[in-house]
Amino acid sequence: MQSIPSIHPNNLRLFSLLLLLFLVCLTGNSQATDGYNLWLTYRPLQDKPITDTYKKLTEKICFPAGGQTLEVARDELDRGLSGMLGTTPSLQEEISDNATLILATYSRLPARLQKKVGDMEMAGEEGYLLKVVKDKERPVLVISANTDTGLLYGTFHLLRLMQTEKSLENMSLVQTPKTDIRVLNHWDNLDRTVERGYAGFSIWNWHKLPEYIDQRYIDYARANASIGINGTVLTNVNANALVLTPAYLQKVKALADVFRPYSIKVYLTARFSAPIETGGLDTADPLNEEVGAWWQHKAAEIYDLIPDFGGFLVKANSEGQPGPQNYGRNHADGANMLAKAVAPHGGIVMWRAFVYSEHDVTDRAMQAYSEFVPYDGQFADNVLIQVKNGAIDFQPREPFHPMFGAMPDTPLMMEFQITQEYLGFSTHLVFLPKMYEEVLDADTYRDGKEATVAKVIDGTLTNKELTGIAGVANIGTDRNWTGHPFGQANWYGFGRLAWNPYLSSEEIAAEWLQMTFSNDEAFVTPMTDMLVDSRETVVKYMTPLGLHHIMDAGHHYGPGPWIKDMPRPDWTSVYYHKADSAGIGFDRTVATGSGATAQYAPEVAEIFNDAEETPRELLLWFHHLPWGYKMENGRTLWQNLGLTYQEGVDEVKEMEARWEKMAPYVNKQQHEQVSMLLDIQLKEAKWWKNACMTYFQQFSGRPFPEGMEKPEKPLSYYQSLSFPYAPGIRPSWD
Ligand code: GCW
Repeated sequence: MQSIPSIHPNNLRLFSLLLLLFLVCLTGNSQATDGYNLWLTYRPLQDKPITDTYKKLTEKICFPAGGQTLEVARDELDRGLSGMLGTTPSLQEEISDNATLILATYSRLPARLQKKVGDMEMAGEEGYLLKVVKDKERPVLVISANTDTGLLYGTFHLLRLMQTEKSLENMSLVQTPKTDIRVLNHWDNLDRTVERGYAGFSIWNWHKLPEYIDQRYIDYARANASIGINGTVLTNVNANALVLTPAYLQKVKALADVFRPYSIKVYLTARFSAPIETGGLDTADPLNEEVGAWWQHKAAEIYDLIPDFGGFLVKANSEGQPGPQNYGRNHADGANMLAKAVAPHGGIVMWRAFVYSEHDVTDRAMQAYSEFVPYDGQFADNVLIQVKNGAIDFQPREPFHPMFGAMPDTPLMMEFQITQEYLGFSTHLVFLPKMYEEVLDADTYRDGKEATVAKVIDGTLTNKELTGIAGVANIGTDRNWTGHPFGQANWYGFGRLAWNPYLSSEEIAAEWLQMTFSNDEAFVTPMTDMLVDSRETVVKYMTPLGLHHIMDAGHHYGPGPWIKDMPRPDWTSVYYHKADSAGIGFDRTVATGSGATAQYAPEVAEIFNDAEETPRELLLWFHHLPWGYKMENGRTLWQNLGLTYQEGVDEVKEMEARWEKMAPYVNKQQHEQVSMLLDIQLKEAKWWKNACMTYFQQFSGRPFPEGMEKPEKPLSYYQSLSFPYAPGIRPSWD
């Protein structure tokens, strides 16, 4: 029998590599399909003409190296082009005459190209330019910037254009970020639990740091740099002073060293009582000299280890956290003392305005404004006041926080929540950029003129240098980082809006869908609509018509409109809906209610004071109205409440049906994940409708409206449900 010719091991290896490559191309997706690669999937491009154009464009790439940031930018370009084009690009150092693509800071461009590129002033410190110019009679795409950081962002922008198969024909754009400080707030504890986190544990493995650098840290930095996020607050605002001690600062340094090439600064939360807890002092009074000196020494210690440390984020005198008021001092005293400590090192203080006091019986929605507005203009230049989008607490919908229209002499930065504490955890598909857009576009009428919230936070309205926007992260150790595959879209969208608060949520949705799943129009168009509609859907089945804060207590999982016995009234639900036999809603008008509307500019207050003028979706935020109140569609308030809940449920059914049709465009594993999550979302949407309408029916005494599916269970069933281990909160907090 003829012996089988033996194959030389090298040929065997080559053969198996070719076979693997063939199989990969067959599946069309060599990437992990578990979501780990986020939106940086760099899938092989499908559109032939576009692919050919890109191949031509990348025939001769000139990308001078030098420094860590250009190194990671070159690596990313290499990774992206290899994945999308299947070519291993050669990135040559010198800029030659036959270049097709040039990536270089302005100072490294030859004079002839500097002239063609034009003035880079507009790009500033972090911006960049993408421009096709004619050089030696040939088109050359030039990506340039004033700094390596700008070039890094320009590289990611090119890759995004390619991933979304955009034409680069006659490309000419200059991009600069609209805000300076673009950070993620991680409510991560040192024991690796994440407060209000629903994607596993904290990705910071404090136990193994500083020596062990998890690949996740690098991929985290890449993902953030790709959307222009330039800062990360590693620790929870319910702060632990331990993170400021030497052993932990070494760990923090290790993370800062990983993030630095990606132009991401590290910040820490500063527990106001740290001088007592770790410094041996007997006070943390900000006007006490010893305390001020302690913080200056601490800042110097940190900056010795981390020269580009961003600064501190502080939650003070809020929900039991220590602060200046413990010593009869005010927020400006506290913030300015910390600001003085970091100022010599170029650091900043982000001081949160999320305050409400158990001693203050006024409407909780009014308390932050009352506490901070009197100090307008009294904060140091390196202090930013970090204000939640609404005056209560990251609800599915809130009117914009009145502070945004009331502190012209203080830099206010936005705090959005990306983690879905009140929006279905990592189980419900809710595209949050739609909500962020609604808030940013709201007109505060500050100084009586068109003054959107976006203009307040990006500095357009004030001569204030410092501007910022923060998002409470939804990131954890789950393989896909955010628990729900679509949670990634909220991280992505937050970053894109932080860079440019004027972007549309539709544009962001389409971009993310194309980068993550498919460029096929048959997928992108219907899924963009689904994402953009998903936020209104969750409002409809959780808190329709302006209802708010009616979730279950503690973990905030599921409905709890009956919650009434809590350590303080404004931690209950009845405090907010005020349902009684007469009607429902929180009267915040000046004439008959709490007067919270007076904290808005007159042009805004006039609308909110009038039930007829108030937008339907905020009706019960500002008014207590009779169950039989006739609304513009001819139905009563009670009928509209029930039918809006039903609409929300029906819209989730539609989401499920639409998602089923998307199977051809999404890998099997993630398609199944989202299908299962949508099943839960539908179940929970029904739960919200049934529990809330059954509870409210006790007061309205009216039959459920025609068209609303009747609840299957009695109220007692919904009230009996208990979830002691719902994620995101330690049982001890209950
Ligand atoms: O929404 C509430 C959360 C708390 C959080 C607090 C805050 C970090 O329930 O878990 O604490 O807001 O924003 O400080």
